[in-house]
Amino acid sequence: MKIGIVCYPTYGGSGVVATELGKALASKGHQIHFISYALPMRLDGFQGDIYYHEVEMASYPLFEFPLYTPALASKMVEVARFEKLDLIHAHYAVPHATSAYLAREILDNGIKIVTTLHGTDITLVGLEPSFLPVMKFSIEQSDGVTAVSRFLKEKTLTNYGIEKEIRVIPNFVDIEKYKRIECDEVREKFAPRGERILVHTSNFRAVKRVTDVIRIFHEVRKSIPSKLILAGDGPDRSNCEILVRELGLKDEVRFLGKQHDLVPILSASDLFLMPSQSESFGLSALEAMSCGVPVISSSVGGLPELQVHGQTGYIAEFGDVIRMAKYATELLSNDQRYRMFARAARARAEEFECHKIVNRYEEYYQECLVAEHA
Ligand code: GMT
Repeated sequence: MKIGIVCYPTYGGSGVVATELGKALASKGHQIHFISYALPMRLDGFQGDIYYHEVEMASYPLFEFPLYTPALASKMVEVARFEKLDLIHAHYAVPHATSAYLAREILDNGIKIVTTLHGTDITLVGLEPSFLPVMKFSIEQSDGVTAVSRFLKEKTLTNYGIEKEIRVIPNFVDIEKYKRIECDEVREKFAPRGERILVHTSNFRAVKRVTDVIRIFHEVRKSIPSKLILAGDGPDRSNCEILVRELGLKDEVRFLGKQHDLVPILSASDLFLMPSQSESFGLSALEAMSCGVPVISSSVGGLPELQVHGQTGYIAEFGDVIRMAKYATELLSNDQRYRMFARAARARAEEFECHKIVNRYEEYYQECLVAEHA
C-alpha cells in the first residue's frame, strides 16, 4: 500500500505512535509518506520506503494567524496525486481530520481517510465550541476511525453524539528496543549511594500533573532514600523547577529536558509515576513497563486498560498524592513483591507488542479500502 501519514512532529504520544507505525509498516513493504510541518521527532535514520514531505506555510500581511489547515490539505493533495496514495492516515483529529477530508474531496479519486483519535483532540481541544462542529463533521466523514482505548471511543461517541463505528487499536511498543539493559553507569550518576530512582517522562503540560510527581516524590523520600528523574519539557517545567526549590529538593531531582533515547534512563529506574489528570492511553507508561518498571498512576481515562492494579503497579484517584506516595513506598520497601511487579509489568507490555498491533492497523486499512464511502 502507499500510505500518507499526517502527524504532529513534536514531543508527544500521537507523533510517536504515528512515526513508529510508519516505520513498522515500511519494514513490511508498504511505501510511507509522512506529511507534517517539521520532521517527526522519531523519524531518524534512513529507511528506504519512507519519505517526508514538509508543509510550507505562506505568509501574508493580512494573515494574523497561520493557515495550517488549508496548507496541509494542499500538501496532501499534491503528495496523493504524485505518489498515487491509496490512503491517508491522520493522527490527532485537530485539524488533521479536517485537512484530510478537504483533500479527499478535492482529489475525488477514491482515496480513503483513516483518522486516529489520540486524546486531547477529543477530551479537550476538540470540545472547544470553536472546533466542535468541524471536528464532529470531520470524524464522521473519515472512512475509518480508530481510538487508542475503549475509554476514548466511548468519550467520542458520547461527547460528540457520533454514531459511527470506531475501532479500538491501542498504543504499542517495540519490546526488542524497550527492554531493560545494563545501566550501572546511569545509576551511579543519578543515585551514587544506591538510592531508589523514580522517573517521569512527559511533555510537561498541565494534564500531566508533573507537580504531583514532585509532591509524591517528596513524600516517598521521607522514608526511602531516593532520587527523581524528570525527562521532557513543556509549559509546566518552570513551575516544577520552582516547586523543587521550594521543597528543598534541588539536589534530589534531575531535570533532563527532552531526550531521544529513554531506554537507559528507564532501565536505571525503579518506579514510573504517571499521576495525569487526563490520559487516553499512557504510551510513556507502556514504554516504562516494557523496560520492567512498575507504574504508579492515576485512574483516569485509558490507564486502567493498560495497568493492572496490584500487579503491574498501583492506581489511585487523580490528585491523591498521599495514596500514590504510600503505594510507591510500600512497593519499594518489599523486594520480593517489587520483583513480581517488575516481571508483571514487562509481561503486560508484551501484550502490546508492536507487530501484533501494527497488523491490526494493516487489516483495518484493508477493510476501509474495500468499503464503500460512508
Ligand atoms: O492528546 C494529547 O495530549 C496528545 C497526545 C500527544 O501527542 O501527546 O497524547 C495522547 O496520545 C498518546 C498516544 O496515543 C496517548 O498515549 C496519550 O495518553 C494521550 N494523551 C492524553 O490523553 C493526555
